Parts: sequence; structure tokens; C-alpha cells
Amino acid sequence: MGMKFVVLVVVVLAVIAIAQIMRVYELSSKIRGKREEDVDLRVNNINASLMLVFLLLFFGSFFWMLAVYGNGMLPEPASVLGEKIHWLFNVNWVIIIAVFMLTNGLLFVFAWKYSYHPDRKAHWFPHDNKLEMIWTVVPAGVLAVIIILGLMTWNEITGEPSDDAVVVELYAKQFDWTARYSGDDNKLGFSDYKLIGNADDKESGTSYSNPLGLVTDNSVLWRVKGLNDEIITLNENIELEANNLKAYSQANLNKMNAKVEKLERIRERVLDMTEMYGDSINAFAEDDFVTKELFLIKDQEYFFVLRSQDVLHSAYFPHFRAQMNCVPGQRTSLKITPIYTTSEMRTKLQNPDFNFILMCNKICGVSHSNMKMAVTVGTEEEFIEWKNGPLASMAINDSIVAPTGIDTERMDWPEPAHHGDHGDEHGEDHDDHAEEGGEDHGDEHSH
Ligand SMILES: [Cu+2]
Repeated sequence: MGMKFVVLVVVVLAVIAIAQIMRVYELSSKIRGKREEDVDLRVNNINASLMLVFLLLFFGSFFWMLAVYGNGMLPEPASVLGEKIHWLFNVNWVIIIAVFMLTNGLLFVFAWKYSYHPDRKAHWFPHDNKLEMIWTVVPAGVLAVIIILGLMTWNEITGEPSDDAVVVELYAKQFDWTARYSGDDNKLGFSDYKLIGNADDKESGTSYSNPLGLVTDNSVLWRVKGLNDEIITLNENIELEANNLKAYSQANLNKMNAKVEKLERIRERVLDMTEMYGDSINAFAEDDFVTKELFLIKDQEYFFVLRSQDVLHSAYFPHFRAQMNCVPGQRTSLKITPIYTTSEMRTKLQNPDFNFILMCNKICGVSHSNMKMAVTVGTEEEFIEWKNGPLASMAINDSIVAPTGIDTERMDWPEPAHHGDHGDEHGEDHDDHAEEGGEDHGDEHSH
């Protein structure tokens, strides 16, 4: 503390001293009748040489950093599109470095070469159409090349996947990833966020959880059960208050009533699903399986469907040079075809500990840095072995059958017109409106 204070005082005093010396120099120049811009030739030449010295240090440190830190960059790309993106990166680097060398080289060489000399008079050169044309057209052309190449690659990244692409869902939430493989039918079962939740059956002591909100007959029933229980508990508390057996504030009571109403709305939407999905409700979900790590087959194209439960996340596979945001309330996608297995990559990099990785690349909260998933690339045989191993489990636990006698009675208040967004439309008649249903399945609503 004491030492730091002394250093600070010395620095401040030094700055003041330098400022005072400068002031003295200025005043003495004035007395001698010199103008501020009169600098003697010797000082001018020193400055000119320093321009060259700076240029050499500048370029020298650039190449030094390239040599020392260049190897710390990502290893060679390990996916089909990754190679193209990597190539595009390199094209941009070559252009940027060439322009950087040229412009900075000219800047400092000219400052050195054309420094002030009393015998030399500057040429008056106000305007030249040809020059202006060149420095407009050349950069525009180079930029056009960069943009066109970039757009071509972007179109490839975001274009339709091929027919034999394997569909895998990556489900992001604070703070982990879940992978859902679409199974033998290569189709993901329907999902809807309104079904996310747990339900307990106290009588049989069973409980059901549906962290990804998958839609099946059974999951719908369990969700209705869970919502019924929540509504009953809330109503009991409201009742107690009404009989003066509990002392809630009016604000609290209003809150509870609003909550009941909201849950009843969700319950209606959930009950709609049985009708909406109809016979196909169980069609695709039953062979889906979930894991907490990824196993990909070499040379197999994958089509990742990305979802987020809470905030923006971003699925980033650095070695595949692939990244896409995961946006709550919508599905995004990412195509990846790995071209090296994990062991091939280990040999290439001479690093027996190398592993591919998926990480979140959007600061999404306190544990953002922990949001990673291990990725292995192997052969098809290895994949089958892994799939049948302990790491993969079925996405829906429909062996836990919902108890019988769940109250599925519909509410008799009219339903809101659009998605339940307009909460105040009670009492109006909306029977003629067709209503869009779940996330996957827009369907006519029938009464
Ligand atoms: Cu995240």
C-alpha cells in the first residue's frame, strides 16, 4: 500500500515536471523569435528514420506473433462444410494481410522518404479522376469477391440436407445439452414446450417427467394430471383464504386466481393435443433416444435440429467449424458431415487426449462455461455398440403409464383466438376461428 502510494506520487510529479519543461521550452522559443512549426533538419531526419524503424518493428512483431501463436489456432477442419469455411477464412486472411502490408508499408515508407527537405517543394496535386476510379473500383471488386464467396458458402450451410442425413435434436437449457436421436424412423417425435414438467401419482407412488416436452398419449395424460394437481392445490389455498383460515393479502389472492386461470388455459391447450395429433400422436417418438453426449459416424451427414428451453444459446462445434444459435420458441438447424474419426484426429494431432466437443458459444448465465458436451466420431459398428450401451436411454418413459381416472373434463369458457396471447378475450365468441395448435402440427381446431 505505502509503496504503491509513493510510486503513484512519483509518477504524478514526473508528469507535472515534463509538462513544465515543455512550457519552458515553448516560452524560450518564443523569446528567440522562433515559430512553433520551425523544426531543425536534424530532428526532422531523426523522425523520418524512426518511421522506418517503427515499420520494421511493426511488421517484425506481426510475423513473430504469427510464428509463435499461429500454432495455437484450431487444428485442421474435420467436416465437409468445415473445410469450405476454413478455406474461406484463409482467403480472407490472405486478402487482409496483403492489404495490411501494402497500406502500412506505403504509409511509413512515404513518411520516411518524403520527409521535409528545404530544397524540395511539394507537388500540388489536387485531383485525378483515374486515381479515384482505381481506388474505388479495386476495393469494391475485392469486397464483391469476398461477399459472393461468403454467400455461396452460407447458402450451402443453410441449404436443405440430403435425404440420407440423420436427424438429431440438440436441446439446450441452462446449463446443459441433451441430444435426442430420431431413432430407426429418422423422424423426431413431436414436442411441445407446454408438456415440459413432472407429475406424481401419490396413490401408486410413481412419477413421470418429460424434460423435452415430447408428445404422446401418455405424456399428455400425465401433464393433465400434473396440471390438475397444481390447480387443486391452488384452489384449496384460495378456499382457505375465503373461509378466513389463511391470511393472504388481496394481491396474493389475485395472483393465485390469475395462476389458476393460466393453468386452466394451458390444460385446455394440452387437452387439444390428443385431437390435434390424432392417430399420429405416438408415431415418431417411441424410437427416439436421448444421451448426454454425442456419437457421430464418420462420413455420415447429420441434420441437427436445435431448440432452447430458456434463453439464447449457441451450438458451437469448433473442430467442425460449425455454429448456430439456439433460440427459445423456434427451431434452428445445422448440417455437419464429420470426415475424421476421433482416433484419426488423435493420430493427426499426435495428441492421445484429443476429443471433439460441442460447447455453448453464447454467454447464457453463470454456468455458461460449463455448458459442453463430449463428441465422439467413429464407425457405424462403434455407433451401434455405443447406442446399446449405458449412455443412451429412451426419450419417453411410457412404460410409466398414467393412472386411470384423470379428470379430462373441458372447461366451458370460450377459448381465446390466437395461441392464448390475448388474455382478455373472455366472453367473446371465437367459435369460428381456426386455431393453430402445437409447435409441430398446425391443424384445424374442431369443437
Ligand atoms: Cu448456453
